Amino acid sequence: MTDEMNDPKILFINPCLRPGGHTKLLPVGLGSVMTYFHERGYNFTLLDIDINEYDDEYVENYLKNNKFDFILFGTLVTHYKWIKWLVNTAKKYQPNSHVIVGNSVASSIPELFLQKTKADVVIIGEGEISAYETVRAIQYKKPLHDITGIAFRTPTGEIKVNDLRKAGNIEDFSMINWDFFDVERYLAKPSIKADREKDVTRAMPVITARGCAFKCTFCHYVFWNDPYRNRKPKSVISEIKNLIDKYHVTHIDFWDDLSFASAYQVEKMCDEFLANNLKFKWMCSVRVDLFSRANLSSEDALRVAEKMKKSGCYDVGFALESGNQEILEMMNKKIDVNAFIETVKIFKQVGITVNTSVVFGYPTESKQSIHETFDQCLRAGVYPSIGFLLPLPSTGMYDYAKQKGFITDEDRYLESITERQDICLNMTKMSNDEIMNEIKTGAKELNDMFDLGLNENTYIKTKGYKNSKINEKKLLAKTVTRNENDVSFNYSNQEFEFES
Ligand code: B12
Ligand code: SF4
Repeated sequence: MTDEMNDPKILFINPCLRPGGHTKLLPVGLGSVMTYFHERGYNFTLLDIDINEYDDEYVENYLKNNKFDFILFGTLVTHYKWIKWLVNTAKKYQPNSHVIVGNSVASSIPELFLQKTKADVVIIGEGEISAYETVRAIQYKKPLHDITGIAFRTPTGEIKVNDLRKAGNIEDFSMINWDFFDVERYLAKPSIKADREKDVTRAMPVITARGCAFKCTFCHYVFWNDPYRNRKPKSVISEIKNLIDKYHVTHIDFWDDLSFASAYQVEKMCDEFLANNLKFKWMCSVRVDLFSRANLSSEDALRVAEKMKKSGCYDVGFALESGNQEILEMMNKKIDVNAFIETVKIFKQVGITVNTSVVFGYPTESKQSIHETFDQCLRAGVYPSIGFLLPLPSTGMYDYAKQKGFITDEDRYLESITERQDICLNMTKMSNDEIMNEIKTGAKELNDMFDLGLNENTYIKTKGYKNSKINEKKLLAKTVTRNENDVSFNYSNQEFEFES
């Protein structure tokens, strides 16, 4: 620690999940944590690897040449391997710095993460208050034992996992101050969806809710242990107004796990959007049972959907996941296939695009169940985003994979995972080829029926993401083995030197 106890040197790092990606998305979680620190008087530096596409050599030199008291970062657990490298590189050049890691890469595996890296503290769950209290405690040489929502290494090397932190009041977190980021460069690389064009779309994210009211067995988000919380329409609107005034945004992405749990909630929000006469387009995540859970008649459901359309909604994401009832039950998805068909129909009627995903590869998956899933997509008239079960820590399917002996070495498994577009772990009775062939048959049928112009290489897509750096030396792309349907890249096949 430097002598200036009142003004410690703090570095925040924004990692890059998809090197070479066409799309760049502002990091909401990191932005929120930085805003929290800023409002409490802390100065800091941001190393934005994502937008700058810094390579590992640059990052290593940066950590060698710039000294900090605190280094904080977080990302998704699929980036585990690279984050291990980052922690150990930071510690190699700055052994006295305090490395604090949040988001699911550490939060969903706190003990393993501290065992396998030299990180000092893991922030579990909601990050703002826990990270702030941790920095304050270390800065003023106070013990960490009383800080909820963290795991840490004691001076004697023991790993301690404290009690979970009670979820904060969602309205108490300020709207994100994006001034720390090079917003214009992010705006220039939006994800392209229906109703968006690269040159005219200025899209920014807004969070309307934290967590989800459900617990599917393939899913884990950092607010898993917290209740589902949603913001009041007024505060969402004031954030959107600010983004329109300051950044001239045209589109808002509600990047929630579950933006609206019920038709009432969405209607209230739409009423406020319309009353405020704000001009912007928006997309959100709901569930298949948005209308049926509220027991709305078809007419009322249509009325709500029309209001959504009128207030700017152009795209809604909700997932069928499987057309097979047994698999849906193992997923704990709690949805009805008929409700899916009905919801698609209603949104289509009002001209809102429907985005849906399916997950293949639950243990009982068979040719028959794959057909059933494609049949439902055909009935609904939607081409889904196709993915495979990717057991992630702190999910029911991860525990299943461990229990059944599919995952024996968690560290090695986590170093090997890529994305749901790849078969990372096959727990079915079919071979990878059999699964792929069945999927290609089903996808081809949908493609032909809907006349989409897809081909074998594009049936399974990582949306809008192509690795433009695929031949660059630093990424060692030649060593990457991926299924033929995916051109995506992450660091799982990259060789890093880990210090023991
Ligand atoms: C945007 C997004 C992405 C973006 C990420 C862009 C970006 N720059 O952040 C993209 C499109 C790249 C992406 C990809 C994937 N995603 Co995604 N994504 C999201 C989404 C919709 C929003 C994230 C967000 O803004 N959350 C809101 C903020 C407030 O929450 P948060 O990020 O968790 O942040 C809090 C804490 O984690 C913590 N925290 C976060 N960062 C930091 C940093 C520090 C220093 C500290 C101390 C704390 C901290 O504090 C924050 C505030 O409390 C979430 C759903 C969701 N609502 O979370 C899914 C979600 C995060 N994604 C998920 C998944 C599964 C994926 C994929 C694996 C899917 C796939 N294709 O296989 C890929 C991974 C790609 C890869 N190469 O590895 C899962 C999480 C999986 C997991 N357990 O890690 C989620 C939760 C969706 C879900 N319910 O399944 N995703
Ligand atoms: S998959 Fe969707 S509905 Fe299921 S727990 Fe995750 S966010 Fe909630």
